[in-house]
Amino acid sequence: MNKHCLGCGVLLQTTNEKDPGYVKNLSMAYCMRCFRLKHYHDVASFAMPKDNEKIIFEVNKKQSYVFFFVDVLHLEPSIMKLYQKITAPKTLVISKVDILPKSISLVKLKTWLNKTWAIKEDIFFVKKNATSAKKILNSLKNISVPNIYFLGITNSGKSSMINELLALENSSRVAILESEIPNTTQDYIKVSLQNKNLFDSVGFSYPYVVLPPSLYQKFLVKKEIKPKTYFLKPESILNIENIFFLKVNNKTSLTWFGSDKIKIQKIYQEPKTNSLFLNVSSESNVIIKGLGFFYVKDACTLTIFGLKSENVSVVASFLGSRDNNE
Ligand SMILES: Nc1nc2c(ncn2[C@@H]2O[C@H](COP(=O)(O)OP(=O)(O)OP(=O)(O)O)[C@@H](O)[C@H]2O)c(=O)[nH]1
Ligand SMILES: [Mg+2]
Repeated sequence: MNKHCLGCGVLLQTTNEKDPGYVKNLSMAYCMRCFRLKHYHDVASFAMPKDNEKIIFEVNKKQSYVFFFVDVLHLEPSIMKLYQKITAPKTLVISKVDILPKSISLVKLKTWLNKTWAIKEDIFFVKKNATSAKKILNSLKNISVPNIYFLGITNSGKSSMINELLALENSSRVAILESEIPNTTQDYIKVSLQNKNLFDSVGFSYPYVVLPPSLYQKFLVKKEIKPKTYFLKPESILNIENIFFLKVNNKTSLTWFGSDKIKIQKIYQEPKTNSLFLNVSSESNVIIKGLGFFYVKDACTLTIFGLKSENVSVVASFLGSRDNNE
């Protein structure tokens, strides 16, 4: 019988140590990669992402319900387009709300979501805890279809939430692997809960900024963000850990919503690297995928050095008053 890794869902095999799913013997619960990730925090083996469209196609053709996870730092067009492609009944789950500064109103965020992305379905704001899990558990009672998929952007906390649900129900199942590296979950993982089949899934891939391993931990956001504002004169440049650089053409302020462990410095000489130009309206979020976002106060032309255009998205901010006529 085919056996799958309880940590990431991949098919287990004993023949090739270098291939996914390798175990010394098939009685093991976790594949070698999950074992090393869990016990030695070995993040060397970043797994390959899967095809987003294929996942959506598979789920749409089944009788299913979808909880679609997006973390608060990635509310941007390419992810929301994936959400819109899901034709199955669904709930939008905005995860990791614990990292948002407490001063940000979730009511305002919800109004912004409804308006910006025309969301008609329920929106849940969650964090990895029992209270959020209870909210999802309660909503399961009103779902009549048997198959419930946890889909969404990679690293958004899908597996963590299923583990919380299992804990609520005192399940004896081995925990699904959670980790800060992208694409931890490698295949569907079926879990039975309240007479329903819950499926953890491969996270949707997106063009996040690939960091050198030495900086990966530094950019991780694990607790409430302390926004940091930089007041800039025309032609000022911000250097973000020598990974990317932002230059503005007129006076404005940029506020960083992301890790507070990183070094952001003003510099005066343009870096000699690729650049892209963005015309940014006042009160926008410039999302640096995988890392965080800058809130831009006044309209400006932003030159970004060191990133590809696919790494960056600009949206009207949920922090400002623009488009938020509450
Ligand atoms: N701050 C915060 N971190 C969270 C929360 N939920 C999950 N995490 C962390 O986010 C990382 C990713 O969590 P996972 O549950 O593995 O995410 P996933 O969506 O299953 O990711 P993939 O399987 O890679 O698609 C882990 O380091 C978790 O500990 C949350 O509510 N708040
Ligand atoms: Mg997962």
